[in-house]
Amino acid sequence: MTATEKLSEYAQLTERALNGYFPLETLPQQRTAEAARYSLLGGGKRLRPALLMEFCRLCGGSAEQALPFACALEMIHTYSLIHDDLPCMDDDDLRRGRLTCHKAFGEWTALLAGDALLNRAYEVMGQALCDTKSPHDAARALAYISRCAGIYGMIGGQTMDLQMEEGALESKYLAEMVALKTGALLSAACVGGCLLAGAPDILCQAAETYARSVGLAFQIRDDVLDVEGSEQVLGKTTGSDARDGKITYVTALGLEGCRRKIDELTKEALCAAKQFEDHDFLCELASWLAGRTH
Ligand code: GRG
Repeated sequence: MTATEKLSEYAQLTERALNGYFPLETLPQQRTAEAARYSLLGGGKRLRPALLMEFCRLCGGSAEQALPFACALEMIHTYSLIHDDLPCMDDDDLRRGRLTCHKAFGEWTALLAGDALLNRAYEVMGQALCDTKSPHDAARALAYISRCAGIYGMIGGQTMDLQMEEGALESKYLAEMVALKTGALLSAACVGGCLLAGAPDILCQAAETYARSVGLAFQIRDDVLDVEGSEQVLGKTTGSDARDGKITYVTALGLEGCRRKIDELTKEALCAAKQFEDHDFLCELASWLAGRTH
């Protein structure tokens, strides 16, 4: 099975479960529930859930045991996309090939849909903690994922990004900003999966290295795609970094420099992946992501 076939298998598993966590139902608070469902179930590569389930499996756990955490992580990721697209942040009209949440439902509904996804994520992980036979491992995973999503992780990185855009933070913080904004949720997936399976520190460290390398390469590729990607394939607006005068890896290294850096990081990721016995999917995924078009 190729990496993209396996990714799509994990994506189907995730989407079936996400459907159950945000069912179609008639509620008085329907509008926010519908907006959350619109963004959560409207496409996306489901990369973070796949990584979480794969790392859990590689460390002796099962994909099923990891599924609630994988879904929770996708809810956190989706909330971050909804909020990032808002007029007070990136102000984007397109996401995952459709109108952004606030364009489709209005601003306050999009804000609340993001909040609803974030809270549901913690509810789902809390419930999984109550249901599991290994609550200590699940609690460690929950604590790790929470840290990665918060001020010492993704929210911290988003803050740095916006400060940088306002000229209030120097460009020397670019790598640190990306490590938090993009890298932290990938670490949540990779290390979170290991922790759930009760993996030893050495494997958690290898997962962290893999996530760090893939995360930075992923962001650099994102910066390149904003310049030379296709809006139709990407499902979002391109050229917005240049429009907003943003400091990105393209402005820092140039397109050729970006390609070299992505290759170097992908080699580091492959090296880290090889510390796991059955590493084919991790290796193929890292290589596929290095050249991704969406
Ligand atoms: C609002 C707290 C808060 C954080 C926002 C996610 C994010 C942080 C910003 C979005 C802009 C951006 C370039 C983020 C870097 C990470 C990234 C490339 C996200 C897109 O992830 P994919 O490609 O998206 O996995 P899909 O749609 O496939 O899930």
